[in-house]
Amino acid sequence: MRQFGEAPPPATFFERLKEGLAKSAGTLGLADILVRKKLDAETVQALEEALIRADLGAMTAREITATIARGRYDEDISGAELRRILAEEIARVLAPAEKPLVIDRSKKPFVVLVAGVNGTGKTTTIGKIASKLGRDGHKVLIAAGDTFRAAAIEQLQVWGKRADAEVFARAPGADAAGLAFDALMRARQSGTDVVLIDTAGRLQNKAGLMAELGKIARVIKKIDPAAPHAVLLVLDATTGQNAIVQVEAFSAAVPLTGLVMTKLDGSAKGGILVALATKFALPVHFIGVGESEDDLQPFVADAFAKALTGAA
Ligand SMILES: Nc1nc2c(ncn2[C@@H]2O[C@H](COP(=O)(O)OP(=O)(O)OP(=O)(O)O)[C@@H](O)[C@H]2O)c(=O)[nH]1
Ligand SMILES: [Mg+2]
Repeated sequence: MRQFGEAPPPATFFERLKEGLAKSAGTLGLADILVRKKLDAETVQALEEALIRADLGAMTAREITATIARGRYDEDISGAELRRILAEEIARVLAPAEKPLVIDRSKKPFVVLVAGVNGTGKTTTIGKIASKLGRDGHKVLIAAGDTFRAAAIEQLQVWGKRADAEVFARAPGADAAGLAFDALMRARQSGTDVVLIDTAGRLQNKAGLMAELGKIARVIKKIDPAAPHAVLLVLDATTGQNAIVQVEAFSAAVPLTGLVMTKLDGSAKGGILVALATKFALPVHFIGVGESEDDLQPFVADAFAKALTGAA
């Protein structure tokens, strides 16, 4: 039994996800819909509108509601049953995005470039991934490619220490592509397995940011034409629809191989992940529900759909 004054046990990852997404589930407007008894035209319409409001995207919303109504139209349905079926359909849509980040050990080092607009969680995500990889026995080097913000280097050093990973950094203002190049050379010499490259989220302007990313990718190819082996875009779940524009903009600068969605514990608009999964055939490698290492976990479609709809 817990003693007086002792901190409550930390909520499990799923509980935190569910709690965060309860805000989305609130916007799903399911509470109103779920009191209805018949799956009639009005209910189907209301469900479709609720899914669109929750950022799932109009096409996906229509497909999901059509699938649910098919064969059940005008039937009586309990709220719990409707929620269960909805979760099942959303999980089906999300299933192709459930792909872990696989480190190909034949690539040594395996180079991961991490991009995203400012504040989405790039640096902390790198720290968390470094810790996980370290625990799996990988020798990790973090390249502090955000040379724009001095504090980013310090932030990485804290994570690096925790993860037992070397942090390769230069003075603020250094050329990011040059730093990435030297970091990769260093990684080759030191027998490093994985290089994680942090990047700036804010430069003078968007064109500058995209140009720098493209340059980093080009420059490291001089050492390894197959690098970067993974390019992750970190998205903040609270930005909603804007995530779509971000994927498009970054894809144009450097071909993305996967997504990470953070801050699903906040005022999350979790439905956007469904829209992203259908619009872009990109894996979602990790989702985040907080600031500590354990708050970043591989994406599991079924659990996410259940949390989003409040089905579990
Ligand atoms: N609540 C919550 N906070 C998070 C999560 N992930 C990151 N953060 C916080 O978001 C803030 C920004 O994270 P950073 O990792 O510095 O973001 P960044 O993309 O590197 O930012 P810039 O370097 O400024 O572009 C920090 O305070 C993190 O602790 C998450 O899943 N949930
Ligand atoms: Mg950063």
